[in-house]
Amino acid sequence: MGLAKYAAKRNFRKTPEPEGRKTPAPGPASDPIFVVQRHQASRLHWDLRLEEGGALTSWAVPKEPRNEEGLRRLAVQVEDHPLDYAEFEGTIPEGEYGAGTVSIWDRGTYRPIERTPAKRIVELRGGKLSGRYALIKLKPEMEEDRNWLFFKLKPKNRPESHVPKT
Ligand SMILES: [Mn+2]
Repeated sequence: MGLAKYAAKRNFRKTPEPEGRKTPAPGPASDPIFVVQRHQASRLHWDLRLEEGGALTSWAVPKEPRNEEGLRRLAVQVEDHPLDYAEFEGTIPEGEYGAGTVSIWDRGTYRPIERTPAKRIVELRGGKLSGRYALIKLKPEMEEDRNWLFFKLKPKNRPESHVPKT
C-alpha cells in the first residue's frame, strides 16, 4: 500500500505522530513485530498493526480484541503506517486526523504462517494476545472493500499428542 496515504492525511507540524522518515534497521533474522494501540478518538477503537515489508499493515478494530478462540472482531483495514508508529503514544490534537489519545495496549513479535491479499494467519506473541490468529477479508473479490474479521484460532494438536504412551 505504501506510506503516501499516511503522510497525506497528516500535518506533521501539528500532530506528534512520527513522520516515518527513518527506517529502523532490524537486527539480523529478527521476527516481525505487531502492536495494538488503544485509540480514544471520536470513537474508541483498537488499531492492530503487523510489520510487513518495512511498514505496518493496519486495521482498526471497533471492539476490544480478545485472547479467546472464535470470538470474531470486525477489523477495518486502514492506511499502512510507518514502522516507528509502533512506538507511538500520545495525544493527537483536536482538529487533526485521528484526534484523541493513543496508548500501546499490546505488543510483541509474531510468526507469519500464511499471507495472501485477503488472508493472514499469524502466531502472535504478545502480553495480551498470544497464539494463532486469523485475519480474513470478508469480500475478497472487492478490492476496495476494507472489512476483515479478526479472531483467534484453536491451537493445533501437538504432534506428541499422537504418540502412544508406553
Ligand atoms: Mn486509530
